[in-house]
Amino acid sequence: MGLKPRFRFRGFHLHSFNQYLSDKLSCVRPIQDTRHSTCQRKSYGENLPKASIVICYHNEAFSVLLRTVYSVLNRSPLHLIHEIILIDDFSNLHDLHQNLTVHLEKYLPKVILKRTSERLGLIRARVFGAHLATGEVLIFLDSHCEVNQMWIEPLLARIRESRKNVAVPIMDIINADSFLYEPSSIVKGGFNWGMHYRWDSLPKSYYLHPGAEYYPIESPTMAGGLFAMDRAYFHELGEYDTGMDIWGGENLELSFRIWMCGGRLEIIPCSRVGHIFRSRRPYGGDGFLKNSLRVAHVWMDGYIKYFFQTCPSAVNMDYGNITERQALRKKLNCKSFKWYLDNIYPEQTLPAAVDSNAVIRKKEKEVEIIDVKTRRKGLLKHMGSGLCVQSERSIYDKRSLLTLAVCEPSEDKNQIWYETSNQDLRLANTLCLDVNTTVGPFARLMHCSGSGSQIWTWSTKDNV
Ligand code: LR7
Ligand code: MN
Repeated sequence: MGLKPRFRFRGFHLHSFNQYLSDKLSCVRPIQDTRHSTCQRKSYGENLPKASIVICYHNEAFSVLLRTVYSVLNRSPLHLIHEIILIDDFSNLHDLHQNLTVHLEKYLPKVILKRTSERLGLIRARVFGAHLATGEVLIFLDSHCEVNQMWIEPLLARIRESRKNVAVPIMDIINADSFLYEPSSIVKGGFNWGMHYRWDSLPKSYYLHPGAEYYPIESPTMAGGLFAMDRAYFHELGEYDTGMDIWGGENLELSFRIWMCGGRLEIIPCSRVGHIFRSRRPYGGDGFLKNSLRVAHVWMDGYIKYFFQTCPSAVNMDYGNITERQALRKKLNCKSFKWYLDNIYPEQTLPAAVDSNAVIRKKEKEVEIIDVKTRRKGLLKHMGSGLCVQSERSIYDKRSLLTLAVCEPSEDKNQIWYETSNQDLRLANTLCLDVNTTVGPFARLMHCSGSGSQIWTWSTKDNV
C-alpha cells in the first residue's frame, strides 16, 4: 500500500519538490544527454586541473542529495575529482549529516563531510567549504543537481586556458513534480533593477556564428549555484562577501566583481548540469534585500539610484558595514559600473522615467493606479472580443491555464493583474504572466523570476 496523500504532501511541503517520487527513484539513474552532437565529439586532452566540488545543503531531501553526489562520482573521470566537500549547514531534519556519513563511508576520504556549528546561510557555508578545499579548481553545486555526460571537462579546460576564466554550465531542468530531466535552451545571465537575476536570450545572430553550439559565451552575470573557478583566484578576488545572510545577491556580487576586476565569466554550452527548479524556497530566512543593498553600495556607483527607484523600501534599510568590501574593490583596482554596463552588458536598459506611462493610463480606463511610481493593477482586456485574461483555477495554482472570460473586475475574480516595477504582470502578487518559447510561444503562469520571458511592455498604438 502506498503512502497516504498527506505523507506525500509532507515531502512537497518540506522541500517544494516531489520528494515522495525522488525516494522511489534510484539514486543512480540514466538521464538524457542534452548536449549538442558537436560536444559529444569533442575531447579536452590531458592535464586538466583537478577540482574540489563544494556542495552546501540545509535540510535537503536525502535521496536528492545522494543522487547529486552519485551523479558526480559516476559521470566524472575520478582523477579529475580531487575531493567532494559536503557542508551540512546546520540542518535539523532526518540526521542528514550522520546518515550521509554512514552511506558514503566507502568514498572517504575523497568525500569530506562537515557540519557547521550554527546556521551560516549558503554564502558563508560556501566560504567555509572553500577554506577546506585543496584542489586546484573549486566547483560549487547546489544540493539538488544531476551532472550530465562530460560535464566537468569543458569547465576545467576553460580554466586551464586562463585562471581568470570563471565557467558556468548550462542549467538543465529537473522537473520538481515529475523529476524528468529536461534540456534548457542556451541563454545568458542578466539582472533587472530590482537586483533579481534574469535569463536573457541570445541575439539571433549568435546562432549564425560557426561553432556557436559549443563555443563559450560571455555572460554579464551568473545564476550563482553552479560554477567552476580557479581556487587561488577565488581567494585572490575576495571569495564572497561574508556580511551577506542566508540567500541571495551573492551571485550578482561575484559576477560584477569578476568582470570589473579583470576576470571573465562564461557559459559553457557543452557542460550540462540539471537543477531542480522549484517555485518556492522551503526553508526560513532570507537576506535578499540586505544582501542586494550591500552589492549596490559597493559595486554600482551612481546606478544605485535605479535600484532605489525600483525598490523604494530598500532606501532606509540597514545593510551593515561594507568598508572591507569597498577596500577590496580599491585594492583590486576594479573598473567602474559604467564600464561594466557599457562593455559587458550593453543590452541593459535603464528603467523608464517614472511617469512615462501617462499616455497609456489615459487609454486603459480600467487601470487603477496604486503607486504612480512603481505599480498599478487592473484587467487585461482583449480588444477584439472585449474579454479578459484570467486564470482558470486558483490564482495561486501554477498549473492553472489562462483563459479569456467575461470581464468582472471584482477582487475575488482571477482577473486582477498587477504590473510591478520589474515590468512583469502578476496575479495576486505571486505568479507571473510568462511566455513559454520552447513549445510555443504560448502564455502561461509561472513563479515570478524576473526573467526576460516575463517582461511585458505596453503598446502605445491605438487598438493594439
Ligand atoms: O541557509 C542555507 N544554507 C544552505 O546551505 C540556505 C540554502 N543552502 C543551500 C541549499 O540547500 C542549496 O543547496 O544553498 C543551495 C542554494 O539554495 P536554493 O537551492 O534553495 O536556492 P536557488 O536554487 O533558488 O538559488 C539560486 O540563487 C541563490 C542565491 O543566493 C544561490 O546562488 C543558488 O546557488 C542559486 N542556484 C542556482 O543558480 C541554480 C539555478 C537556479 C536559478 C536561477
Ligand atoms: Mn537550487
